Amino acid sequence: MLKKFVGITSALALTLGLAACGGEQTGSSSSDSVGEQVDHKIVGIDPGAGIMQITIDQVLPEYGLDNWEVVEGSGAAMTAALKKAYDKEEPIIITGWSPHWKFASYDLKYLEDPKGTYGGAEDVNTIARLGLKEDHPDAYKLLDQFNWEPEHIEAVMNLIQEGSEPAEAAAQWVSENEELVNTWTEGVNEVDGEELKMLYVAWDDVIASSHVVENVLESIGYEVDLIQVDAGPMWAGIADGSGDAMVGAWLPTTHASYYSEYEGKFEDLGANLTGTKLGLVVPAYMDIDSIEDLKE
Ligand code: PBE
Repeated sequence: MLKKFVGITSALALTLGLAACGGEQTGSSSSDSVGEQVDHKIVGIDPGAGIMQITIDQVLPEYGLDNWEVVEGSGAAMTAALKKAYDKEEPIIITGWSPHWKFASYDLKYLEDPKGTYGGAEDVNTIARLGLKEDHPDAYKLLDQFNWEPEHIEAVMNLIQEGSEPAEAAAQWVSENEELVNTWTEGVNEVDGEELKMLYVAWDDVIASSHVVENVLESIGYEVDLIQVDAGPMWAGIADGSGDAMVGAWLPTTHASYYSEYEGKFEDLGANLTGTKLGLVVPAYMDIDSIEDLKE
């Protein structure tokens, strides 16, 4: 009899306890873990992006984040979600990278990556199809000489973010940076309407760099067709020769799988930018500092 009474009491206590917990879980409260606050979701971008592959295949397993999900979308959907959360001071975790205008627009921080899974600073390389040098030597030379600093690409990205069309922003930046642009066109001869196909992915940094290079190639007489594709088709298109060049190859880590898949079928013209960064990014108002803090 006594035993039965105890049993009922603890069942009641358990029920009350669960009810209390359940009550707290409606809406995020500061006592929830970060995982609960964001529904164990990281806002990602397009599935072909290297940052998606690294986050899903390496970061989640290496940090033991088994119950987490990286939501596929696009660069534009990610920045829209960031703006929405930021305006309401709500928690959000995104796959983020630099250079990118979001760091100028919002107060954000990278989560520390103590295991170094995202790799260190990388380069952004220019990649040409085999035979471009013979077929379009002046475009090849210009592409080979294209090189700038994070502050330059950021200036173009900020113009676009403030409302300029990418081509307009590129034209404005080129007109304001003649000295640097002259180092790209040094020794390059003008041509008469030769056609070129450049491939790019709609990542904000690559939108900016591709439009700037398009602008400069056109200034020496090329007719450039700038074609937006996904990451896989961008690499495949250069490798099979359907595209002439691209300026958005993040190496050695982010695009490592594409690089090794097509190695020997493209020409690597080397870095056009150095000092990039990849990682998980959150608003500075979030009370979290490291990817390790995501594990419960
Ligand atoms: N990014 C921007 C790309 C490369 C450029 C970091 C989003 C990626 O493949 O992840």
